[in-house]
Amino acid sequence: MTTLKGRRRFLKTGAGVSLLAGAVPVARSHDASDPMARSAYGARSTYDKSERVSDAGSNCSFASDCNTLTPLQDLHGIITPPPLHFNSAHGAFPPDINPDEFTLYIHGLVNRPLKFSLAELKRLPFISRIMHMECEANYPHTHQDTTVQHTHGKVSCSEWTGVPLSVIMEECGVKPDGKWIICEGMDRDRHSKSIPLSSAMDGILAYGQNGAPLMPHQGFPLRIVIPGAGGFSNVKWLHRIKVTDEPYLTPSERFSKPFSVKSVITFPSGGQQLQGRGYYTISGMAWSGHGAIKTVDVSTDGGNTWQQAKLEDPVLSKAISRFSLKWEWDGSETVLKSRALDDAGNIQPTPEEVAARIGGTVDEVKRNKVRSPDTQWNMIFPWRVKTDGSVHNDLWT
Ligand SMILES: Nc1nc2c(c(=O)[nH]1)N[C@H]1C(S)=C(S)[C@@H](COP(=O)(O)O)O[C@H]1N2
Ligand SMILES: [Mo]
Repeated sequence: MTTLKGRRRFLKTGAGVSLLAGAVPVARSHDASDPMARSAYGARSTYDKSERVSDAGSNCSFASDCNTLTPLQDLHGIITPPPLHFNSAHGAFPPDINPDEFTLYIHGLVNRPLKFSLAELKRLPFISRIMHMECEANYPHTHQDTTVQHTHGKVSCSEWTGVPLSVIMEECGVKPDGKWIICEGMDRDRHSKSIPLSSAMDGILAYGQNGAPLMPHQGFPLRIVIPGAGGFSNVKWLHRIKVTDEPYLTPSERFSKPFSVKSVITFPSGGQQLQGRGYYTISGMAWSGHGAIKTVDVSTDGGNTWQQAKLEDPVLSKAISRFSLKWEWDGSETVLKSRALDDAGNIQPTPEEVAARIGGTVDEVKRNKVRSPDTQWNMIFPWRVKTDGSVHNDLWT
């Protein structure tokens, strides 16, 4: 037990003194004219500057409605904060939908065509599932793709909450020849996607995103989310599901290839600056459209040797998993790479392996000019650390 004398002595030195020596200023005043003080909805620290940027491929500013990218370099854990969720809307602004006037229609090859208001949907059984979503165009496009936000920022991971599609399909009674669903959004181009019913059955008609209503850019008030499916299938502002016997060739239709296993190191990553040699914890994300991540190997010497990274809980099927590896940087120039394996046995290939398998030059496969017919771009990705501690996209060097 500390004596009073002992405590006095402690207070005179070290941490005790600074605790007594006046309070740290509060983040903001309680002045009612201060927007943060009045905000009933939380605001972030003024020092937190993380934001989406427009994708290099789309020639527009964020003010007009272009595709935007998630700042993966700023994220912790596996969940994407809704305001930082990448978005893809093919040039259209989110429609302004009043949830009280919203109706979802289910029709086509069903015994009972149905319609639901949002309030009616919320009376039905619901599930929540943490899953990743990845755009088919999530790969580095040019040399200007310097950061991990540019090279891999069309992926996210959220807890989506809503009604299982299977509940709705059971409710309407699918006829024996009903094999596909056509999902249609309320945006300018009526984005539509044909999805085989068999692969849509673990889909969710989601109204919740990480505990809150969907963000307008993510499809408020309703979208379909299908675990492991290509981003294109997750139709936003969903207002119509038609059950059919075959797919429709709508103007926006695109048939996508299965998503394979993928990973990327987010720290250290392009554009970041290491503060000299010494200890660092390498951190990154891995995900697969086919199942759960089994292992991630990391190389700190350009791929000559590999070490197994630590997978942080939770490791979920068809969701982002976080990995880490302890690293002592000796200050010399090197290249960092990660290579993920999923529980279906898929492993990330090198560009050389892809070129050997599908043809084309190594440069053409890196640029996705020659594409794999059976998977998405998912190659092992390199970051070069220079002696000054700067980090660079090393795909094309
Ligand atoms: N209605 C509608 N849904 C859509 C799209 C769209 O343009 N309109 N884009 C699709 C594509 S290509 C992707 S990658 C995902 C992206 O979802 P997000 O914008 O919430 O990130 O939504 C899909 N759903
Ligand atoms: Mo996309």
